Amino acid sequence: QTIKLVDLREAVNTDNIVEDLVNDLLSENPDLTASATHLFKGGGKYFRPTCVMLMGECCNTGYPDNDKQREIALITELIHVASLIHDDVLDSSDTRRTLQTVNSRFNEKVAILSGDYIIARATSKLARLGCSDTITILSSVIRDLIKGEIHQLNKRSNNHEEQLAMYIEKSYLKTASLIAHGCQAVALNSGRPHLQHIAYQYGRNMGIAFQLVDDMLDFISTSEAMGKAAGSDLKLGLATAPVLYAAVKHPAMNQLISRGFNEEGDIELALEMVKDSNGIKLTKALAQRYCDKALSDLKQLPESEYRTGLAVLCDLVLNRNS
Ligand code: 2DE
Ligand code: MG
Ligand code: MG
Ligand code: MG
Ligand code: MG
Repeated sequence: QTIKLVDLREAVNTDNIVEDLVNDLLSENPDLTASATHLFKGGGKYFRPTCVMLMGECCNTGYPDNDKQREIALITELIHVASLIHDDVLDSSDTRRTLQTVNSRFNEKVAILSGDYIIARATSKLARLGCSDTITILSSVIRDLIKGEIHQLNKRSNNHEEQLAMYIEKSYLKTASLIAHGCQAVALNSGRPHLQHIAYQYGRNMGIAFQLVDDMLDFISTSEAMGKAAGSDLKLGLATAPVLYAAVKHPAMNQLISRGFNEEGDIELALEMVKDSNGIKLTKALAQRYCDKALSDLKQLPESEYRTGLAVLCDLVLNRNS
């Protein structure tokens, strides 16, 4: 019998997580409440809080339960949702979690302010934990998210190894940092705080795999399955792993990358080159290698059903279609 993400969510009791998150975002201003809670009405996977809770329970095996871990999982999801709302403004996206994006359902100004508001709520929740190391760890994530987006606006290279290294660094900043630091923070707040560095490594490796698969799905999955637009990265001028690998077989790809696929026919040409290469296969193989690293990190954590759950999570990340 195959384990699904919903089974893992159940194991760490995050079933009422949406209710808790919405409660954290209620405002005396009904318009602000409506826009800030909008994305929680859609079909989110809640992959991040599930991962963070599993890590917390795993490191806490044999110690009494503690409430801080659940708070950290909630903060992680709040930071994530704020970044999605802002990301959809930057990317001019219309669909998210099977719903209209906040910028599309309301407008861009409301979306920017709603993202800011969610970050403010996450910040006060973080302060209430009363642990300055935890505050330092989780606030570094917000800086990384911004660095990742700025990085994506600028950096270009023509050397394959350099391109790939820059792409992995960007993926760390925009995706893995949140998962890694969320894992680190719950480990720090467990009965075994010395496990925080291993917890961080697991989150980093799994998070990079997660983004590699996200970028692969942008080429091979459908908007219906993902609840957000497929085929959007080339339109945004982004050269993700499948494109970088395709450029090894088709050096002409490098010209398209440099001009951000912005000339007539560039996108169709790039899609052909990706198809006529091992771009997708090599991207999945790289994601597999990061998952393997994450699995070997787990060997240093206490054996428990939660550790098994963290291993299953690697498999779910790799073999998802949405
Ligand atoms: C997802 O990338 C975006 C991640 C980071 C966004 C960070 C921003 C800085 P994608 P999809 C906007 C501001 C941060 C705050 C407010 C905390 O690849 O495919 O565009 O899901 O994701 O659209
Ligand atoms: Mg986007
Ligand atoms: Mg984006
Ligand atoms: Mg994504
Ligand atoms: Mg994407």
